[in-house]
Amino acid sequence: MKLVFISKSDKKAAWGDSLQAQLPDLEFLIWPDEISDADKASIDYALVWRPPTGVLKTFPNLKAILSLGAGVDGVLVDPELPTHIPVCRLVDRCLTQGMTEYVLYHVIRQHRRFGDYEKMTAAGEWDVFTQEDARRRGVGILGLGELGRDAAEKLVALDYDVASWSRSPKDVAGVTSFHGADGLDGFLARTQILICLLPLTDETQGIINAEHLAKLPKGAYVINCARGAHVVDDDLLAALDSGHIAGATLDVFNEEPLPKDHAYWTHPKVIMTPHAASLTVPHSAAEYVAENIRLIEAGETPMNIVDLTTGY
Ligand code: NDP
Ligand code: OXD
Repeated sequence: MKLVFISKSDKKAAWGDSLQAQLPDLEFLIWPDEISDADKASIDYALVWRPPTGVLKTFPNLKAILSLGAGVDGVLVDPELPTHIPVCRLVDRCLTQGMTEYVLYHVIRQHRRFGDYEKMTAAGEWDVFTQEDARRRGVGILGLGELGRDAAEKLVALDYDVASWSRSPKDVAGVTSFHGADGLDGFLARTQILICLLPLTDETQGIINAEHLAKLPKGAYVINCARGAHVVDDDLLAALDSGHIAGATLDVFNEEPLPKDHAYWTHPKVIMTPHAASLTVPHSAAEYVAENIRLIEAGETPMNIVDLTTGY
């Protein structure tokens, strides 16, 4: 059984070792260096992160395309993507844990004004802010899938007033569910800290725009840890500059790495991380990838097949 690894990741060796520990019969080949044209027909699986356009179709006998990420926008963007085989996205304990840590850190940082305390300390000032009640802090999560749900449950455990917005209605203890286009305005109106954990699709692109930012209460805070293209940058910058939006934590950007001259770099109300909200950890994610390969080899349906019509 042969797998081709197509990614610029610097963790290639760790992936090879971790997968072969799970599947000793697996031949792990790195594209392009370890693949000749003659090899291509013998490859069974492609494990990929943002594969270059047209590369996947050159492997004629793939059984599945396995994503190294939870988000598959970088795979589905290929106009020549083979569509007769499953594309499976990544769902992984460490990926979920990392995202929940990121969300909790930034929600608490904003709720307790720790960023303002940092600025005060740097300015040599001493002052104490009012401590707000978490039960009165409306936290809203766009997208209540694998990642959004875990973050929501842990925010509920910390007593925040949590709501979610998804395509279909949800029933998660302590989380007020809004769904569909008709549910968005109500969700935004009660959200003081907005977290985006949506997949990037035609429907969700640009969802954090002037119209929707204006529907958040004045002083709301935005956390985008999904994809840069969920945000219309000029609209967010305008809302920050007008004071309607108090600040933003951004992990993902329309262009990555973020161009050096982008306004976000120096904006006093923006804090950033370099698409590092949660990273794929080979030792745990390999268990999931291996399990999906075992399922396919056994003739069963793999986990988390992407619906190519909805894009996630
Ligand atoms: P899931 O597919 O599990 O969940 C997606 C959620 O979004 C679902 O609740 C879905 O609703 C909802 N949704 C999708 N489209 C719409 C729509 N048009 N209207 C309303 N709701 C919608 O994804 P994950 O939770 O696993 O991952 C979410 C995203 O996080 C990834 O796609 C990726 O872009 C990003 N990510 C970012 C990382 C980082 O480091 N910055 C790391 C990992 C992921 P429903 O349940 O009703 O279908
Ligand atoms: C992902 C990511 O989608 O890391 O998994 O962005």
